[in-house]
Amino acid sequence: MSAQIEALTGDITKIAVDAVVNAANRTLMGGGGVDGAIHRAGGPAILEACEAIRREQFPDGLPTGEAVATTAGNLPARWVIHTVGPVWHGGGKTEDGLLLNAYANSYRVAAELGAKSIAFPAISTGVYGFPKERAAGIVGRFIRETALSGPLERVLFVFFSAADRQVFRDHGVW
Ligand code: AR6
Repeated sequence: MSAQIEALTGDITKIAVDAVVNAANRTLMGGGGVDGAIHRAGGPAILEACEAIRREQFPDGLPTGEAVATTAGNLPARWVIHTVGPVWHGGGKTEDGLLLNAYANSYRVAAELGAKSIAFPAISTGVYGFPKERAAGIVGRFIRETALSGPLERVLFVFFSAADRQVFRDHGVW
């Protein structure tokens, strides 16, 4: 069975899926962009869970490309999967592989929890400065190599603007 892959425009905190992916930073203590929106809309339970993960699992912070799950608090989702995308440094420093890891590890964590649906933001393409066209190529690889074959049944990509969605449509696979 082939998974359903969708691209939407909107606010990722409003999407009702099992797992919502957060474009976090290594501290897991919140920030701007998607991260700020998720903590604002989800409420303090998410930060409390992140603090516990820092204490118990990642005292030095979550490494780039890794992913961990918490409650989704008040969001219309069951879990938030926090991942850390790479900061763009010009493309010569393994940024592509780290971005692919951020998608693939988030997907793996969601699959281990038994999630059937997941929503991704365009990781690293905001504050972290990863070029959107290049990120779209990585998302295309992730779709072909991982997302299409399951076990998750629905994989959503949520863009803040129609223009962003078009960039990913032009360079992705759907
Ligand atoms: N829903 C969907 N997409 C959004 C939303 C939203 N509510 N808000 C922003 N975007 P960013 P990064 C888009 O900066 O580049 C934070 O401070 C946005 O237009 O959220 O991985 C963290 O704490 C862009 O295309 O994430 C880190 O320090 C994309 O989501 C740092 O930013 C990602 O932008 C991570 O930077």
